[in-house]
Amino acid sequence: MLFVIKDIRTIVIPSTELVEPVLARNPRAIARLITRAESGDAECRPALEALYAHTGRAQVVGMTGVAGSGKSTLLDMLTVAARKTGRTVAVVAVDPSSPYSGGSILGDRIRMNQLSGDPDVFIRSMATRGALGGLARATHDAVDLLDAAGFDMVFIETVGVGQDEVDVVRAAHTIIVVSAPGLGDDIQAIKAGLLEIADVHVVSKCDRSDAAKTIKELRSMLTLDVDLNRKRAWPIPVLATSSEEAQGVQELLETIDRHRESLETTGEIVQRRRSIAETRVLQTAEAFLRGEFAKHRDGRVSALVERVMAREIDPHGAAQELIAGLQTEN
Ligand SMILES: Nc1nc2c(ncn2[C@@H]2O[C@H](COP(=O)(O)OP(=O)(O)OP(=O)(O)O)[C@@H](O)[C@H]2O)c(=O)[nH]1
Ligand SMILES: [Mg+2]
Repeated sequence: MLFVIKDIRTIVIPSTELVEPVLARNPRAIARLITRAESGDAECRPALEALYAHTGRAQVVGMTGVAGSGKSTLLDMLTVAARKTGRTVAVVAVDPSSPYSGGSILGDRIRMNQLSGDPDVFIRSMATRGALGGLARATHDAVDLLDAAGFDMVFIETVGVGQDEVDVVRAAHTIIVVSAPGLGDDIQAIKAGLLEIADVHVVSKCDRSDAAKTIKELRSMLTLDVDLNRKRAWPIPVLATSSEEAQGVQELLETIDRHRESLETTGEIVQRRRSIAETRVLQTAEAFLRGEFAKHRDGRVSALVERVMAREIDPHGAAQELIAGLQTEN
């Protein structure tokens, strides 16, 4: 009987009632609302809307790089370093290789180190299943929520494999691209289109003897890229880190902070915030439209298709009619 009551309560708490506890940084409320946002449940939209008004304070840092480059290990150490400065830290890990969700893998790992039990650290892994464009939206929602909850720093970890992943990390104020020696192809970051998006390059695992080669190659690529050098007031650094004795981690944290300061002093932060907002509006609108088209595929869309086939209307006119129909409906 008790179970039933508990279950019902779990289901019926409206998302809007989670807003206050989220603002008070209640981890259970945060986890619950992220799960709802992740599933794309429309019921949580008013809650997310209310929380959005409280965002804009967190320092959002994206970390990307090829699989196995040492991102998670580095983020753990970076989190420890940031905690030592008194800051609260949240980590959102987008883990496409993981069949789990809800942070079980990370949760297990994190329990083994000094972050365990720290109420000022929140770690969450996002499932990558779901609709196209959904991953970026869900991750951005999670970042907003953690920002509203008052975490000083929010890290996003993502494997740089596709456009979706790049979109995710582009919502950060500072983007770190991690490369590692010994992964077969040292210029993988460049191939994956990650060279251009980095504010800071990190070569991890520099305890390995082949790390110097990776660092050298990366540095020469950056020097050669004239566009990249001309474009930025911020000279893109290449840092070396190692999980052995947390080498380079303090320097990385300081570099992240210096980058943030540089954005503030040059005023580029405003531009960045604007481009983040723009990308999110357009991405959300696109995802919404795609969802609507799928919803009406058998009805309205197929009726229009028949009319196009019969030459009663051209495809352009049909598309406009379809969109106009959605506008009157919403
Ligand atoms: N030698 C050495 N190995 C490291 C270092 N950092 C991480 N590793 C190892 O590299 C492997 C991958 O580390 P992760 O931190 O899980 O890498 P990741 O980039 O988060 O991996 P994915 O999330 O799967 O893309 C693990 O076996 C780590 O133990 C380092 O500084 N030196
Ligand atoms: Mg990882």
